[in-house]
Amino acid sequence: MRDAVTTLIQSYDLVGRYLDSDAISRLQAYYQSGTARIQAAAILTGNASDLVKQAGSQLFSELPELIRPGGNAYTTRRYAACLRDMDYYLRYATYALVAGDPSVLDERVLQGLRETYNSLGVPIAPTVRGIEILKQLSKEKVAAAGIEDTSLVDMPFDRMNRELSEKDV
Ligand SMILES: CCC1=C(C)/C(=C/C2=NC(=C\c3[nH]c(/C=C4\NC(=O)[C@H](C)[C@H]4CC)c(C)c3CCC(=O)O)/C(CCC(=O)O)=C2C)NC1=O
Repeated sequence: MRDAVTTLIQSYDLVGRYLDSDAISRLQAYYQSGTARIQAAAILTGNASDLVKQAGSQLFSELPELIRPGGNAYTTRRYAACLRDMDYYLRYATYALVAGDPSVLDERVLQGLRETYNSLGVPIAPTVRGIEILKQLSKEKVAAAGIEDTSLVDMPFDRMNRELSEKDV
């Protein structure tokens, strides 16, 4: 698990080079966005249970077949597992936001997830849609709290969705 600074240093150390102007501007961007990223993470943390609940109801109203007999989120146990997964996605998104780096997602969330989902019949496309809804609701919350540039919230959700959607290699 790394943050933006350790990732950068690691990649320069690997080739034995001093930090160049590109590295310096990436470092500056990381520190300049720091306050906003931490604020955003705090807002999402403070609203986590509402965000997960809302994202779940929106997902199930868009795709009601998920919670009908035969759907993967049918039965209270699986319904709860689905919302718990959404909560995992949101919690790890807050970690990645603070770190300014997606490696925590790769290591703790995404590794082996597609295989687990495939073996349990958890459908990927609706999961990706759920994460997208979670992202939109998160951005709205962050905007409502007065953070102007909500694009910084995108990174973790986009990362998870890109990795989940990837075709088998
Ligand atoms: C922190 C990292 C982490 C992740 C991400 C994680 C996911 C995860 N989700 C699971 C199950 C599940 N995940 C879902 C999720 C859904 N079904 C749907 O139809 C929806 C599209 C979707 C919700 C958006 C469901 C329903 C199950 C239970 C499947 C079953 O047991 O049949 C399982 C199987 C074991 C279990 O039930 O706990 C894992 C490991 N576990 C972890 O430790």
